[in-house]
Amino acid sequence: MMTQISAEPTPIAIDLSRTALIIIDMQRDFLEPGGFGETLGNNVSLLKSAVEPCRQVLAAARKAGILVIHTREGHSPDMNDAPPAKVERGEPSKRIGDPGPMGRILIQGEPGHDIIKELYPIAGEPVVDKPGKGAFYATNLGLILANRGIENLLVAGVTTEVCVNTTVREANDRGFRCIVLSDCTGSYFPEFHKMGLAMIKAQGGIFGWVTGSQQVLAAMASAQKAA
Ligand code: C5J
Repeated sequence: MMTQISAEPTPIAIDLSRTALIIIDMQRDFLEPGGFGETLGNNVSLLKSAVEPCRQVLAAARKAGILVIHTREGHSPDMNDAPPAKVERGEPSKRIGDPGPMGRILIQGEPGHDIIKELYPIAGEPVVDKPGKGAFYATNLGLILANRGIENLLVAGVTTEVCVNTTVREANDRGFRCIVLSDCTGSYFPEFHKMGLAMIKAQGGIFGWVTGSQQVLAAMASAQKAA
C-alpha cells in the first residue's frame, strides 16, 4: 500500500513496508556538553530542538512496525579506523581519543559515544557504527537495507549539513528515496541547517525530499487507519 507524505519540493508516495527510519548520530558526544561537538567549539544546546520531534517519530515508527536504524559516529579504542587527518583537527588537548568528561572522545564503548537516553535503541534495531560522516562508508548499512528490501529512508539526526547531508547523498546515489525530517535534524549553525535542507530539495529534489515530523506522523496514522 502506498502512503502519501506531504513534502517539498513535491508530495511523495511511498510503501512504508519498504521504508526505514534512520536516526543519525544522536549521541551524547554531539548533544551534550563535554563531548566531541563542544570540543570543536560548538554550542551543543542548538541540537536539542531535534530530540522531541525525533522521539515522537521514533515511537510512531516502532508502533507501525517500520524498521528503525540508528547510527553512531566513532572509532575503535585502538583508533585503527581513525584517519590521522581527522584526529588532527580541533583543540590539541581535546581530540578524538582524548579523555573528556564523558570518557574518551568519540570512542566506541565510552559514555559519550552512546545514544542519548530519549532515543535509545531497543532490541532488534540495528545500530550502525561508522568511522566517517556518511553512514554507508565502511559500514554494513547497504547490506542491512538490501536484506530488508528497503527503498525509502526517513532521515533524522545530526548534524544537518554534515552527517545527515553526507548520508543522504550517499543514499541517493545508491537509489534510495530520502525524505529528511527538518525538525528532527539540527545543526550547530542555524544557517547551515537551513541551507543543508535547501540543498536537498532544490532542483526538483536533487538529493531527496524535505518534510516535518507532523507530516510523517500524519502519514503513518493514516496508513494505520487504512490497514
Ligand atoms: C559531525 C555529525 N558534525 N554527526 N558529525 O562531525 O554530523
